[in-house]
Amino acid sequence: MRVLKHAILGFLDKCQMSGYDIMMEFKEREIGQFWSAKHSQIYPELKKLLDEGLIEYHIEVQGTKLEKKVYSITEKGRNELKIWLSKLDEDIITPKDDFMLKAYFVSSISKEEAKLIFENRLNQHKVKKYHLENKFAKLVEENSPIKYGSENFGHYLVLSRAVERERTYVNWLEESIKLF
Ligand code: FER
Repeated sequence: MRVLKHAILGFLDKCQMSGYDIMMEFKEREIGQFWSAKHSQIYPELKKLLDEGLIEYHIEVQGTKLEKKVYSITEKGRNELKIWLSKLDEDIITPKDDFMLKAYFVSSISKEEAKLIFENRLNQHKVKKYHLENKFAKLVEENSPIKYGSENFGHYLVLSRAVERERTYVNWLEESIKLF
């Protein structure tokens, strides 16, 4: 489905960016928290998008020698992004979670060992939940009232889902541990 293609189009629909800027979005910024892309995938994808006429670039000169390509979305690219965003999903795929596989086979280890891996998992998810809740609270505080069209509306949707997922996960782990 070439998801990276659409992620890049999504970024460039907001503002023009260099390859480095795009890489940093995946590495350090919000999207990198839930969706990763390898450095090595980004430049070939930009090349493909250029060949397809979905993006274009101009050269910006930095200092005396340094030049960088700054990419922007074309009308064709914006159209492609809209088609992808509006397309109804045909089926839902459960994301792979290795821990679910371990849970399924858990009876092959002792109760004590099982409890240990569950407690370890619980601690990890409590930390994650804590960070997500803090980030979410800050986002709500800074963007209130949040509504369609707010600058951070999409970020709000993704983050609220992550918080909810971690709450449920922590609850499931706690309930499971009671059974060991
Ligand atoms: C964020 C946006 C989304 C973020 C995390 C997420 C920590 C999602 C995380 C997840 O689904 O696990 O700004 O910051």
